[in-house]
Amino acid sequence: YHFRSENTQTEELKLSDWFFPNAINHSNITTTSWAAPVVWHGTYDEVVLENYYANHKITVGLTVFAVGRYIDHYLHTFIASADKYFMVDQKVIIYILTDNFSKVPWVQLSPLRTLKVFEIKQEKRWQDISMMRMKTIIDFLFCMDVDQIFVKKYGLETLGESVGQLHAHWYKASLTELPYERSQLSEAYIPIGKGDFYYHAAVFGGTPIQVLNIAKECFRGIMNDKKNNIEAVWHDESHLNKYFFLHKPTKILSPEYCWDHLGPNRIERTTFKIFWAIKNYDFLRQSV
Ligand code: 2GW
Ligand code: MN
Repeated sequence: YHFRSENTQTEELKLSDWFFPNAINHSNITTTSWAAPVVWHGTYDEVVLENYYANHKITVGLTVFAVGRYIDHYLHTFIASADKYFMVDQKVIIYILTDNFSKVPWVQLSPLRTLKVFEIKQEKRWQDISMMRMKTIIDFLFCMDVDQIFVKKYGLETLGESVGQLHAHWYKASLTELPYERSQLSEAYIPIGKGDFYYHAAVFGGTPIQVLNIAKECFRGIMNDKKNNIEAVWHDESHLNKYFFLHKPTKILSPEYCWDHLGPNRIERTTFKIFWAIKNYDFLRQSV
């Protein structure tokens, strides 16, 4: 009984099966110097990906923090828009990490979607615990800011071992201009002229083991800086940039995957998948 012979499906999905770096005609980078794809709208074949994953079932996790005023302000829209556009037709578990369980809104979710709420008190400990938990049930995991809104399919083309997000303000800037941490005293230090891209901490992801390593290493750097009374210029984002400088991401998402339509750059309205929600800094950040 050779059941195996019935399975003519290719076991591995090759990059060249779904990714077409030359499919778009503008000058933006589509492949890094270490041969990782930079995924832009128009470079991927959605049908090939969906067919492949129809035979290779996965579960994708999405973690998001909603603490204090951010709960009322952003959480409902974030969940409702993710329900509609994030990993359509795939199994998704959304992990809400919040300091106020009772304020988390009720959102009617589509089939295949589960929501888990974790109340956070002693940050350090449960972060580790919940991350380890995810490892056993999740194939891919994303960590996102809550102050953003999904407006288009955010699909299988985004999955990878470790995934970095190009920052919408900095993807056109030259290396020396990037706002990396420049103090040698900080763990996040990147020398002038070094680096690859400026990554946005509002979205990062990968396999749970990779995400755990990212979180652990960034946390180690942050705590070490704290011990020395240093805070990197862009906080956790500076540490994430240092991490991805030392450990190159295997996939990079174009700024369409985290777009600021009020920002300095312009792209086709039809291509972006997420945009930044409007923020009233004075109101949201008072008395935190
Ligand atoms: C409150 C005061 C100051 C900063 C953040 C907060 C706050 C953040 C809060 O009261 N409640 C809360 O749930 N958060 C969570 O942290 C929430 O998920 C939010 O999206 C995330 C990051 O804070 P946010 O969105 O205000 O920061 P941004 O949009 O300026 O983000 C970039 O820089 C940050 C570091 O300064 C992070 O690296 C972030 O990932 C980046 O996108
Ligand atoms: Mn944000």
